[in-house]
Amino acid sequence: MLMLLAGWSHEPVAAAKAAGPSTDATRCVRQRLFDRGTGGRRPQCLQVRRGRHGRAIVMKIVAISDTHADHVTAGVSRYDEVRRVLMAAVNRAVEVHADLFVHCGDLCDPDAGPIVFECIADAIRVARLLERVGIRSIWIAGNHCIAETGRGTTVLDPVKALDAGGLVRVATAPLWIELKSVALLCLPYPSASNGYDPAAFAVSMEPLAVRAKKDGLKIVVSAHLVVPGLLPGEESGEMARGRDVMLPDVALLRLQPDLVLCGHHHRGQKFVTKAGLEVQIVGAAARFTFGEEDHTPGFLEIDV
Ligand SMILES: [Mn+2]
Repeated sequence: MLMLLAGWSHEPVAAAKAAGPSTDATRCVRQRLFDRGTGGRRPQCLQVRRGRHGRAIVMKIVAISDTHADHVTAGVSRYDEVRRVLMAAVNRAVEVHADLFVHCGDLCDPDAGPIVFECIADAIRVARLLERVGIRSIWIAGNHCIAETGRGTTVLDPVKALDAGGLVRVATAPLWIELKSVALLCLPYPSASNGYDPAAFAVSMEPLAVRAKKDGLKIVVSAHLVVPGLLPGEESGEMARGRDVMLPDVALLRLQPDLVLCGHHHRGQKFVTKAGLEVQIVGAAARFTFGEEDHTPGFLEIDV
């Protein structure tokens, strides 16, 4: 059985205070982006369940994506609000003894100024905190994480310093990781100057996937790519960055994954591609533009 739970952690009053002096523009942003849907008061929980009853749960995952803590909406920094959502996800992971914490990409832009240091410091704090309590964390590079230096530089490189045989793994390049009961395929966004071909990589993993399945492992894919056929949102509009690199749904189907998690698209949703691959879009941690005002942001808790 697979259970998803999206947690909200909006604290509109504190967020409004943190946003600084009030102007008409900021008041408007607060009302539309912080208050709508929650009435501005209660945190909300959304539960989604899906079938395969009777199957043993082998891993509990807490996933967050597209945190974009450097983002500024109509002059209002979203840092404090996003940080609270990130910490709510971390607290949830600790509370439920999660086996895995996934950040599915787009931590921040590399060229957003000094706020970048704060975003990276938060990621390092989260990775270390989780490691101390025995929770593995995986950090996937998104299209916003890339600095096109030709050397594959990303904002996750400082976090990568923690990736030294312990519980922290950083996927700035594609990875296949085998754990006790689950095999993880990480497909980050490939930089234009130092990238890889996600479809070719997925195909090359087929022998490993066949053996993993034979050994009784579940296969979990975690990607930051464009899902074929999905209606584009602000990730391709106001917040577009880089180029469109597609999730190789046909190649992934051949691996028979038990769960496909994907960042990039800001509207959290479940989507089945034309080829028949079911993808769980994690969704952004907050509503970042006015085009996203009807989104339900948060993070996911998934039993696989
Ligand atoms: Mn994004």
